[in-house]
Amino acid sequence: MADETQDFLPELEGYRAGFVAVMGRPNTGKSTLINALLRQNIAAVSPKPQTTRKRQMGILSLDDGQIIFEDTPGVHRPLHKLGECMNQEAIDALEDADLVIFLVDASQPPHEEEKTLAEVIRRLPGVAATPVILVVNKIDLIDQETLADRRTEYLELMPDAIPISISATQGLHLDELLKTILAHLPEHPPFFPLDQTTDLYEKDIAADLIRAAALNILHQEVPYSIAVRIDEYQERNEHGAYIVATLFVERESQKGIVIGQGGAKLKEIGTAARQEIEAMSGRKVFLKLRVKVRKNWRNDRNALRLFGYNLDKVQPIFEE
Ligand SMILES: Nc1nc2c(ncn2[C@@H]2O[C@H](COP(=O)(O)OP(=O)(O)OP(=O)(O)O)[C@@H](O)[C@H]2O)c(=O)[nH]1
Ligand SMILES: [Mg+2]
Repeated sequence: MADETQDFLPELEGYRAGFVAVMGRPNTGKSTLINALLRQNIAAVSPKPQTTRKRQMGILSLDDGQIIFEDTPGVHRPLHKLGECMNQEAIDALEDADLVIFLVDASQPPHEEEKTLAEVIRRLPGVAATPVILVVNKIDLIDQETLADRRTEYLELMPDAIPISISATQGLHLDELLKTILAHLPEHPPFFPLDQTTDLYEKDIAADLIRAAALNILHQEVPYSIAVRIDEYQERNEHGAYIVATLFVERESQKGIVIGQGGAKLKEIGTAARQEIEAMSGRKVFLKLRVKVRKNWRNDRNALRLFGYNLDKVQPIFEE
C-alpha cells in the first residue's frame, strides 16, 4: 500500500486544477475561445449574440494541470424571461469559480452591460476576492493604438484584473493566456477523467448546433424564438447516428418562415446542422427536423422549465 502511494504522489506534485468562469457580454467570443483552447468544437458559435443559452464545461487536461472552463450565456439586458434565466445561468457560474475570465471585444468600446457585469462580479459575496483575467479578444480587427486605448477603457471597469490581449480565431497569445490561468489555479488533483472534454451529452451539444445553424441561416427575431428538443438520438451501426429534433417557435407565422418555400429553409438548416454534428461527433448522421409552435414560450414558466430553466431562482441584475 505504502509503495503505491509513493509512486502516485510525485506525479501530482505541482499539479493544478480548478474552475474558470468565462463571462462577458453576448458575442465577444467566449465559446470560440473555449473551442480554440480545447482544439475541438464542443460549444456552438455564431455571428449573432445570445448563441449560448446554458452553462457548459470545456475541460482541458494538460501535463501540469486541468482547467475546467465554464462557458456561459452572454450577460445582456433581457427582453423576456428566457433572457433573465440566461443571465442567471451566467451568474451561477461565478459561485464555483477559482478564477474569472472577463472576456471583452477589442473592436467595441465598453458597453453598459459590461459595467453591470463588472459590478456584479465584484459585489457577489465570495466572488469579490476571486482573481479576474481581463481577456481582450478580437485584436486581429484593430490596430495597436486602438488596442492600447481599449485596454485602458476596459481596465477602468475592473482595475485589479490581469489584462491579456488575444485573438481566439487567429490563435494569438493563447499560450500566454493558458500559463496565466494555470498559475492562478490551486494545487489540486484532476476533477474529471483526463479524456473528458465536456459535461454535456452529445445530444445536448447537437441541439445547440441545430440552433446555431438556425441563427446562421435565419434573420431578425425568428432564430431567437427557437428552442430545440432532441426527440430521438440512436446509434445505427455502420450508418452512424439517427437524430430526430423539434424546433419550437413562438408563433404560427414563424413556423412558416423556418420551414420556407417548399421546406427549403428547414432543409438548409438541417444540412448545415448535420455537417456540424458530424464534425463534432466524428461519424455520419441522419438528421430529421420538424417545427412546432409553443406560444410565447420565452415568457412561459412551464415551457421554460421544460427547456431546463427555473424562473424561481432568477434574481434580475438589470434595473427595469
Ligand atoms: N475577428 C474575430 N472574430 C472572432 C474572434 N473570436 C470570436 N469571433 C467571432 O465572434 C462571433 C461570436 O462568437 P461566439 O464564440 O459565438 O461568442 P460568444 O461570446 O460565445 O457569444 P454568446 O454565446 O452569444 O454570448 C463569431 O462570429 C466568432 O467567429 C476573434 O478573435 N476575432
Ligand atoms: Mg457562446
